[in-house]
Amino acid sequence: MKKTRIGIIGAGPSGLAQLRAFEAAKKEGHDVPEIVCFEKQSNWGGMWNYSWRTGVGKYGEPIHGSMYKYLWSNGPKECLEFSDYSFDEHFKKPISSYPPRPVLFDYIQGRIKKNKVRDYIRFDTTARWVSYDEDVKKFTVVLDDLKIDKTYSEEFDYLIVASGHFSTPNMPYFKGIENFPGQVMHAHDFRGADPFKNQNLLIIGSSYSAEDIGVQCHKHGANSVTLSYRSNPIGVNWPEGIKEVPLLTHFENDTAFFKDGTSEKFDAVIMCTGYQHKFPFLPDEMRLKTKNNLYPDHLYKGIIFNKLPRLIYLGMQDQYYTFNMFDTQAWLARDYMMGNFKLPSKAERRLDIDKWLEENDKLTSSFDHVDFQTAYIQDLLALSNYPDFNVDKVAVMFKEWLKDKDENILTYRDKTYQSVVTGTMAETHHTEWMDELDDSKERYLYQDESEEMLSEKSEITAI
Ligand code: FAD
Ligand code: NA7
Repeated sequence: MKKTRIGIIGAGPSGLAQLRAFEAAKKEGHDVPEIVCFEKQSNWGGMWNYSWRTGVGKYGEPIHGSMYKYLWSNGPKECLEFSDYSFDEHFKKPISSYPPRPVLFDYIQGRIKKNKVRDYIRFDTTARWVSYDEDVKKFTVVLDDLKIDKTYSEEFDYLIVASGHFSTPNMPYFKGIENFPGQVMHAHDFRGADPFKNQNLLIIGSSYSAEDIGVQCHKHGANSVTLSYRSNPIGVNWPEGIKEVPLLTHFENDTAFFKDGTSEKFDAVIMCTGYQHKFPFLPDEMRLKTKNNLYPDHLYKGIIFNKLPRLIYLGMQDQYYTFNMFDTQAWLARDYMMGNFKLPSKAERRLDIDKWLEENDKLTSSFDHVDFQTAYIQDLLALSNYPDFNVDKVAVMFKEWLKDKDENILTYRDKTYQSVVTGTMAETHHTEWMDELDDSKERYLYQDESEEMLSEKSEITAI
């Protein structure tokens, strides 16, 4: 009998979770389907695979990455830890709760390197178009091999869309912005605070990107940072040099005018106005159409496209939980595709989705959001054999984290948390976050060793 073929679009944390889930089943002795993962970048890791490029890449494809230099985890690492691959197992020593991007990238890679999943991935390959034939129940995926500039197609029984949703900017228009003399960019193209040293910076938006880019620019020497909110201010205790104002109404040259009647001159504008769920490779009837929220409609268990259940989406939710959520999704998706999780009828699935949507509508506070996503993870954990972890304790950590940020947005990354996977208490980082301007893995992990090496080096030079 011909093996079931599964196509995965994207080798970011979600796509890699799917590959890892199948590897785990293989290790348990199961005969797993044939899997091919397509990744348009030259390496895995999705967002965590930092690119200095903006605009288009070397093959003319839109740059996927939105991460930047000096990016440190924006939540405690204990809230995202893989329950089948701990931080202790990877780093062999306790590390702090808020590692910089290269350290988390290293961690993600550790698990998959151990599992030899690279062979399943075709890099530099973009999924260009997808169609589905109901008669034979197969997807045809049209692909571009970017390296050799060749288009070809392949057929699959199931298709997994793990292409992320923080890549295509939502870029609103404000009257007069076309005459603003300084730089205007979206957070997607932000690659670090260096260009904004000594500048007066206007940031539009009041969510994660606005907060993190604003604080980074303050830390790295911006003269002032003004955050302009549409619905609600972030509302933490801002230090001198950062403030929040209501929404911008318009620009007159370099002057921005705000809803409260105030105005101010700026050197640069960064739109931290979020991203669009964008699937240019999917036809209308297969496209997930949603805003960034905790329970996108039409996805049973948050992953299975209800109108066409052989189509699966991973990681499409707004995210408190990240890597561990992608895992719980991927494990369930795997069991479903291998026939070990039976779907109820379409109508029953619809009722289940509606139940979650109704709950989602009732949420008012950030704590409610945390509880909601926690309940979602618990729902998924009960349906697969992904190693259980203490989700309730993770929820408590998320709430502590929210309080830490409220208390002091500049020092919350100096706090430490305890792993629910190993019980290990995080180390305090060797340097306070506000004083730490180097985000390299070498300095983060081996500061003591490198200082020793440096002093040895200077002794040799002195001789
Ligand atoms: P992505 O990481 O976006 O990966 C999707 C992959 O699909 C990419 O490799 C892309 O190249 C590929 N792809 C897309 N289209 C195609 C196509 N047509 N053909 C082939 N391949 C394609 N999370 C945290 O846990 N902690 C943080 O501190 C944190 N900080 C963040 C900061 C920023 C600025 C952003 C944008 C996100 C941050 N996140 C953070 C969330 C982050 O998105 C997730 O951690 C994670 O990367 C999502 O994984 P994913 O695989 O779903 O998507
Ligand atoms: P989010 O979390 O989706 O937030 C988008 C923000 O942009 C939010 O504050 C919106 O305000 C604001 N927004 C959207 N459109 C507008 C317009 N037209 N005018 C003003 N403000 C607007 O995106 P982020 O980039 O912050 O975070 C995404 C991920 O990146 C996240 O997971 C992090 O880990 C990093 P609203 O509240 O809707 O009025």
